[in-house]
Amino acid sequence: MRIVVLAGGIGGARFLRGLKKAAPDADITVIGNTGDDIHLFGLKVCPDLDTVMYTLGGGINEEQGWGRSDETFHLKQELAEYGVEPQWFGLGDRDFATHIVRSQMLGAGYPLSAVTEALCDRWQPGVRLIPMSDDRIETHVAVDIDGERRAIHFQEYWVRLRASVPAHAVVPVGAEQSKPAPGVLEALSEADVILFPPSNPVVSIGTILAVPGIREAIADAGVPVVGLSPIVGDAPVRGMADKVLAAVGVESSAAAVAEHYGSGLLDGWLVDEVDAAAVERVEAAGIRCRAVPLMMTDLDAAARMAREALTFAEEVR
Ligand code: GDP
Ligand code: FO1
Ligand code: CA
Repeated sequence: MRIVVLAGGIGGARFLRGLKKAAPDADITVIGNTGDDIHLFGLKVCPDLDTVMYTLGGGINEEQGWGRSDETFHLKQELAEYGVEPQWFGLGDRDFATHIVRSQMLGAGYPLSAVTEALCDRWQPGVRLIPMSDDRIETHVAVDIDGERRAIHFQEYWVRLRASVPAHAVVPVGAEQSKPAPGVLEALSEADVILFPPSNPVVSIGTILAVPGIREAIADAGVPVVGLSPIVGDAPVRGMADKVLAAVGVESSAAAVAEHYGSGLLDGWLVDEVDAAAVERVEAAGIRCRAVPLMMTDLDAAARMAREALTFAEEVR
């Protein structure tokens, strides 16, 4: 079975770990979000691609959900001693190696998709990880600072400000001029099922859908598209997705996220059992809906969720 998954970082990666366990013989292609990418100290950092690669490759810092396990921060400390900015983004020594190899290959002319493939040769994630685009796309967030409206990089909003100020707009800068990376449209056209894991609907899935051609390819794929809600009980299970949902005028509820994706995209939507009341509203929006346990408390729970999604895909096919 060929499964294509659109993924951001932590939520997507943990779901993918469950999907691999639920469907060990499936051919899984992951279309990864690159809108979180940031250029620091002359290096290109790809947080969501790295979280998927490290999580599935066994190198992730498990409790953080990002960065490497067994990390040290000597480089970060030395850079701080030199007074170079920013100091609010925690890059570890092991993690720096990934960004150095990536930046060296990009500098030699390799596209991001080829670089990602090379990095995955080491990590063996057990899925094919393709960036949504080889073109530079960086999510920016419009906020008010000192009384004036400014667009700041997503990571500054998310990490330095901890999303503590209202986001007035979320803009994937560069998306309009971008094109899908090689293999993305082919994977979508050959898929037997397409899954939206419980990733951030705005800055993860939404950014991937902003790459011209990807939304259309999914809508036209003619195979089941099933999503799982990252919002449980009207709140994100972790992180601050509610802040960016508000920026795009979407209420923080499982039903509102399904409506936001729309019946043109989604055939099925899984909500947690605490949101069972949402089923009727989602079905009224033309999207089949089922309430199942959606908390990825451990690998088996994630695997059960993935199995539910695959079963539901066959029901809605
Ligand atoms: P990020 O890029 O690191 O923010 O990761 P993603 O965008 O892939 O996923 C973030 C989303 O995962 C958050 O909005 C969380 O609500 C969601 N999430 C994390 N853990 C769980 C879980 O156990 N169950 C569900 N349903 N969603 C989760
Ligand atoms: N998230 C944080 O909250 N604080 C950090 O210092 C931080 C550093 C970091 C370094 C490398 C990397 O790949 C991810 C990192 N993240 C950090 C997570 C990053 O902000 C993700 O983009 C968000 O979790 C949302 O996707
Ligand atoms: Ca992300």
